[in-house]
Formats: sequence, structure tokens, C-alpha cells
Amino acid sequence: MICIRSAALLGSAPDLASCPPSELPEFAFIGRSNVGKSSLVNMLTRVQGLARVSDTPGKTRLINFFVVNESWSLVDLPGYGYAKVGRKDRAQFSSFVADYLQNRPNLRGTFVLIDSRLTPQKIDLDFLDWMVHCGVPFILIFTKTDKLSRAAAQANIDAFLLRLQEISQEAPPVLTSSSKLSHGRLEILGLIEATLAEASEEESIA
Ligand SMILES: Nc1nc2c(ncn2[C@@H]2O[C@H](COP(=O)(O)OP(=O)(O)O)[C@@H](O)[C@H]2O)c(=O)[nH]1
Ligand SMILES: [Mg+2]
Repeated sequence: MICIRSAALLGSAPDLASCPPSELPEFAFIGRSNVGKSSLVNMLTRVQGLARVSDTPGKTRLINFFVVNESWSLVDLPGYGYAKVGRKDRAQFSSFVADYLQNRPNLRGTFVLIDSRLTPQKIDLDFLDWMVHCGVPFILIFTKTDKLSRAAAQANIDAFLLRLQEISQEAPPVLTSSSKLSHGRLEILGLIEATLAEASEEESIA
């Protein structure tokens, strides 16, 4: 199991060209504003306040990079689809997130966060449609499971996965999380660890 020995903010970038050097394997978190991306980064690293958690949606417009154990990175991407940022802004940040997701050479995994309290939302399905269309693989994390019963969350997850079948023939890995209760931490870190192990195996074969 991954043991987090250190976690620190490496930097923030407004566009792909300004991103820090792409030497370390990277794992990105994306989802609509307020879904719990920053809270999840803090929960995984166990460093409160590492990523800025906000009750005001639409605050993070930058891509934030956090280095873990000085060997890989977590990336907190700006949320998509917050209406109040206005049309122009929205187009701008979605294009730089799109650029990052399609063109970052060291991106090893993209976690798409979905609020487990909601029935399937068009905005999330539209985003995943774009991901599938571009061939960017993803892992789903249904967040905030502490806020509803297990059965209610599962019903929303099942409904979402059913809708996803209209978009993608392949079923993605699906995880659940509660940053409040630290649920899902081992599963998410386990997936990251497995991906890192795969990469180093490939390296030793090459
Ligand atoms: N109860 C509960 N609240 C959460 C959870 N994750 C995030 N929140 C709250 O949801 C709000 C938005 O969280 P944040 O991490 O800033 O979302 P982001 O915009 O996706 O980065 C904050 O008020 C958090 O405290 C969770 O797992 N459980
Ligand atoms: Mg955030």
C-alpha cells in the first residue's frame, strides 16, 4: 500500500504551456464545481488545506499540481460547467482543460468525480461523451457518499452507469468516496499504485 510521506504544492498553471515540467507520472481529478475535487486531494494526502476547499463554486480556475513522495503528482483541475463564470470564461477554461487532458504526456490516470447524491446530470454525461470521443480513459469516483444512504447512492450510480452505456461500450472502473469519512482512500491510492507499478514494470522490460 502506498504510504504518503510528503505532499506539497508544486505550482499552479493557467494553461498547458505554463504547466510544470512533465517528468513525474500524473493523476488528474476533474468534475463539476463543488463535486469535491479539492477535498479529495486533501483526503488522499491527509494534508488538510493542501488544496483549497471552497463553498463558493467556480473558484479554481488554475490547474494545481501537488507532488507526492517527490515521485508522482496529483492534479486538481478546474471544475467544469459553473454557470456564473460566464460564457467567455467557461470556454476559456474548458479549452485549457481539454488541452491538458489530450496533450499532457505524463498523464497516467484521470479520475472523473460525480456527485453520488444526484441523478444522472447532462453536464457530466456531456463531459464523458467528450472524453470517450477523444479516447481519454477515465475512472469514475462517486463522491460525498456520507450524505445519503448506501441504497440511494447505489441507485444513482446504477442509473448513471446505464446512461454511460449509451456513450461508451467499455465500462470504466468505478469507485466511491467520502472525504469527510476518508472512505475510498485505499481504493483510489491502490489504483494509483497499480498504475505506477505497471509503468515501472514496462520500463524494466524496455
Ligand atoms: N459531506 C461531505 N462534504 C464534502 C465532501 N467532499 C467535499 N465536500 C464539501 O463540498 C464543498 C466543495 O468541495 P471542494 O472540495 O471545494 O469541491 P471542488 O470545487 O470540486 O474542488 C465543500 O463545502 C466541501 O466541504 C464529502 O465527501 N462529504
Ligand atoms: Mg476545488
